[in-house]
Formats: sequence, structure tokens, C-alpha cells
Amino acid sequence: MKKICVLGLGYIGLPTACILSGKAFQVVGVDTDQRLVEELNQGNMDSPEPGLANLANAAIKSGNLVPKLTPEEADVFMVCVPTPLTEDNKADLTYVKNAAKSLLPYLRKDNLVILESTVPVGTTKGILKSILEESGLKIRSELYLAHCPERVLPGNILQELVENDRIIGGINPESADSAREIYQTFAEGEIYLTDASTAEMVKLVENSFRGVNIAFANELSKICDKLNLNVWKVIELANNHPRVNVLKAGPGVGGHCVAVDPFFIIEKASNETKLIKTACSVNDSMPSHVVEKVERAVKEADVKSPIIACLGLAYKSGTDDLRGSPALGIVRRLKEKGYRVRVCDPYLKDFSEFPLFSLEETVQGADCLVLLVDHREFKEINVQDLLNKMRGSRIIDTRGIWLSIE
Ligand code: SAJ
Repeated sequence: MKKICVLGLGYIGLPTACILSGKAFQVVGVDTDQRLVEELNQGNMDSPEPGLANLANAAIKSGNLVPKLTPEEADVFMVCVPTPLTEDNKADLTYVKNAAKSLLPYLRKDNLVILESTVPVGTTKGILKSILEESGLKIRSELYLAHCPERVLPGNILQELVENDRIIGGINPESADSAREIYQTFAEGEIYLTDASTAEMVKLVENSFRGVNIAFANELSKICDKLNLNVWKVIELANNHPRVNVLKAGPGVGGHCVAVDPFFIIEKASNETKLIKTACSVNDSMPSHVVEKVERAVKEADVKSPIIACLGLAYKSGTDDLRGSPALGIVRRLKEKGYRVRVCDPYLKDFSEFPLFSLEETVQGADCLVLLVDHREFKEINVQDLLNKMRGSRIIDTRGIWLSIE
């Protein structure tokens, strides 16, 4: 039975470790977060990701997945740690470097190291290879190294981990072949082999493609505001064309992927990324655009100390994840401007920055209502019911879930 050591038990590492442990691998799951490791070992971890908590608790109970704070010898090491942005929008590779260094005492001849974290082009064959060579093992002949980017959608991770095609980029063909042996035990999609740098770029292209297309939709929403058109109707009708698929406008791009990955390309090709840079700035301008719309609406309401109701705080629907959330940024700005803001989000349980209200309490007597996240629970609301509870009548739907209103 091959042994796999997964470093980083976050939104990619933990589900991957669980799936591998169910495929006749002995898996050691390593994380530096002591509280997380304890919670996992006690079998009472919780997660909004459908099915993950049960799968993790069962895998750990079976003994096939062992959560630990430090690595140990294994056949394969899989690095699934975060790669956030620094203040000046460069890739912060601290976690990747620390994870690689933590492996050095445990690496043995014929081991395989797989980097799943999203990184700028050249990281695998550059900084990562250099650190691993400190083990004294020769990369390509004694130690194999590949980059296999993840592409699962939070909220549907366990299904997409199995169904999605995978790209494997080896530092040499033997490394790619060796990595494919691992992924083909659970991945039901196609597995495409390439070199490490191409695989790094493919991942960044996927999210930059999405970011640029979201920016196009966001720019359309600004244009339609100016021309007094309903952007949702315009996009819906344009998408009837067989080769047009305009994405959804929104209050901005959150999360730690689409908002981040384009900057990893800009970092390596600053002069060649005019379009990507512009797309990032359009997306980043959306929260301010929404705040200005709210202020205009509130002025029209013309009441003393108006109440603004905000629906949703997470970065996207169906999750409690607040990382990079434009909704949170908008609420903070409105509060900083001194407005009375009430917020509700059915997915947020222990939010402590400011009080959250029930939907009823949030809407009751409000002068302006702002829909910031298209949670399913909000889609099911009858808008007229909301209006009947409000004092004012201004609804700003930044997600187009109530198409007729705008
Ligand atoms: N958003 C819009 N309009 C849209 C789609 C999304 O405003 O039409 C916003 C969302 O509200 C959210 C942000 O963009 O704030 C990102 O949303 P997302 O649906 O792209 O979800 P992520 O960032 O959680 O996942 C993406 C996915 N990438 C692609 O679909 C190309 C996922 O497959 C990646 O694995 C993930 O990034 C990642 O980890 O890289």
C-alpha cells in the first residue's frame, strides 16, 4: 500500500486526502494549525462543503487518514498550501517554501513530490526544485517532481475532484507519468500530461479567463446603469446567441482564486498584460460603484438617518467564505460613512465583526435594500413581501436574481 503525505488540509488538501485514503493509500494529512489537527483527530470537524465532514470523520476513524502536525516518510508528498497575494500584488510563496523545507528530512530516493498550489509560471522548476535539491537527492532521477493544479469549485469540491479533467506538468516525463499513477486511482476525467511550467500557466489562464469575462459583465452593468437599461435582461438576451456566453455582473470578484491568479501572470509579464490588468481594475472598482449607487438611492429616499438592509456577506452564493468578499467590503464602507446598516447572511454562524440580523429584522423598516450575494435562500424570496416590510422602496440587486426589479 503506497503512503501519501498531504501537506495543507485546507479546501483542497483535506478533500484530496480523504479521497486518496479511500483508494487504498495510507494517507498522512499534515497541517500547521494545531486546532484543526485536534478537531480532525477528535472526529468532530465541521465544514459547509457538502459531504466533506462526514467523509473526513469516516476516513480518520478508519485509520486510513492520519492528521498530524509534521510530515513523515512516504512514497508521495502532495503540497496543497495557500498562495495568497502580498501587499504589492505579488505571489506570496512563503507557505510553499515552508512546506518544501519541512519535507527535506523525510525525502527518500524515488519519492514523488506534487505541488497542487497555484503558483506563478516557473515556480516548480525554479524555487521549489532548488529547495528540494537541498535533500541531496537528484531531481529527475532520484526525486520526481510535478505540478498538478486543482480546478474544483468550492461548494462542489468532492464531485469535481473526481469528475474534472486534470493537467499534470512534470519536471520531466518520468515525473508526469509517476504523478498520473496517483491521480488515475480516483480521477474519472481525462488526465493530460505536459511540462511543469505549462501546467502552471494553464491554471492561471483558467481563472484569468473567468476574471476577464466577469469584468466584461461588470463593465456592461456600469454602461447599462448609465443608459438606464436592465443589464440582466441585456445579458440574458445576448446569451441567446449560439456563440455568446456573457457571465454575470456582480458587486466585485471575491475569493482567493479568480481575484488573485491573474496577478500571478501580471507578475511575470507586466508589459504584456494590458487587458488582464484592466479587467482586474474593473472588477476591483465594483464595490465602490455599488456604494455610490446605494448613496444615490438613499439620497432619493430623502429621510433622516436612513436604514440600509444588506443581504449577503460571503464572497459568493452557497458558502460562508468571507475571503476577499466584495459584499463585506461594501458593508464596511457604508458603515464607515455613518449609515445605519443591517446585514443578514444565512450561511454565517459565528461572525463577530458586527451583529447579524435575521432576514425579517434586516428588512423591517429599511429605506434601501441591497442584494449582495445570490444565496439560494434569497432567490426564493417574494420581492413584494420585502417591499411591504420596508419603509422605502429602493432595491439594488447586484446579482440580478430578481430580474424584473432594477
Ligand atoms: N462571479 C461573478 N460573476 C460570475 C461568476 C463569478 O461576479 O459570472 C464572482 C463570484 O461571486 C465570486 C468570484 O467571482 O465572488 C469567483 O467566483 P467563482 O465562481 O469563479 O468561484 P471560485 O473563485 O470559488 O472558483 C474558481 C473556479 N475557477 C473557474 O471556474 C475557472 C474553480 O474552478 C477554481 O478551482 C477556483 O477558482 C480556484 O481554486 O482556482
